[in-house]
Amino acid sequence: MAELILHHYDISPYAEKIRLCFGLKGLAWRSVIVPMVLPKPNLTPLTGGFRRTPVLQIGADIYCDTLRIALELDRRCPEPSLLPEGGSGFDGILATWAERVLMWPTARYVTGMNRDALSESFFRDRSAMRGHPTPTMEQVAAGLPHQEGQLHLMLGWVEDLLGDERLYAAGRMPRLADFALYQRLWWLRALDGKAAHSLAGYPRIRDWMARIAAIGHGERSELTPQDALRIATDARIDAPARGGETQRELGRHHASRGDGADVGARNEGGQTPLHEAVAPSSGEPGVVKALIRAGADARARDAGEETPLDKAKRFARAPAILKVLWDAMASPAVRDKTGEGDEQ
Ligand SMILES: N[C@@H](CCC(=O)N[C@@H](CS)C(=O)NCC(=O)O)C(=O)O
Repeated sequence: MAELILHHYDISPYAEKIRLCFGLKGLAWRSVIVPMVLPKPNLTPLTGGFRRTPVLQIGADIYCDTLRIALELDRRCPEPSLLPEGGSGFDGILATWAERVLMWPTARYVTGMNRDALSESFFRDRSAMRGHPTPTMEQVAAGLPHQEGQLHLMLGWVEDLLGDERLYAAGRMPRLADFALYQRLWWLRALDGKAAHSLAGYPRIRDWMARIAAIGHGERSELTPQDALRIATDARIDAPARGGETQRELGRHHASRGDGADVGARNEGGQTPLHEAVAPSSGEPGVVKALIRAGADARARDAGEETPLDKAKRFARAPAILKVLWDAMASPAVRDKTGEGDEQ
């Protein structure tokens, strides 16, 4: 197998989830450091505009989204499994809660408490990525008591979950669900450590986090972004794995350079690469066009019933992107999810 190359940065919590997957499997991997904010000139040529962290590269195959990356690691290196002891339901449910609910108080509390350690360009970048106005530092500080309250409510639930003899989230073996949950709590200690005190008073969480940290990161060695690009250019493109029970259960998200990308893949929110491509974090009309040419379904609805067109409109994306989507819907009066006609 070609080398495993992780495009990441050290304080990325989602990258920590994947570094732990390497650790559990005892894998050697190459580390390419990417910037925390746009532009990412050495990464986006590989991903077709996807800017999130981390991204896994294996030769010329590029895997976006940690769920998709974890499933690919399990497929290529099955032992020990990230989904041991029967199925993936628990992992799907816990990861979705950790990364879509617990995500917000942890993200906002840590960045708010450590705002002096982060540049203004960080807040500007993340707000633009989500299509929000950039908050002032006063607004960030004013939100902290609310975030802290939410955080402790949720930390109490996690402490309860670990309340019996179990060593890990679902029993005696570490698994993907542990890493998804851990990455959010690991983040509480990040930056200047000004949010780390929030973990005090949760002894089971503390012991469980120590067990997870002891898994380690496998064998890491550094690689330059230029070398990673050269590896992709020189490599043959493998056909992506399709189907498979686990992948269907958990959803899939795959992008790869050129032919073979799985344009029908879904992440845990039911979003396809086309939903990603119209988000403020990406937003290249050329990429939207290429996905549609490759067969991406412009009518696909995510878990919130939103089509890529709904999403593009919500974020007031560039007219060029809206036009590509409208053309793809191939109907003079396109119905969006509210049932209104969109006359072109
Ligand atoms: N659903 C994605 C989320 C990844 C994510 O949001 N990562 C953060 C960093 S930890 C990010 O991309 N931030 C913006 C960036 O790095 O450009 C996944 O599971 O990979």
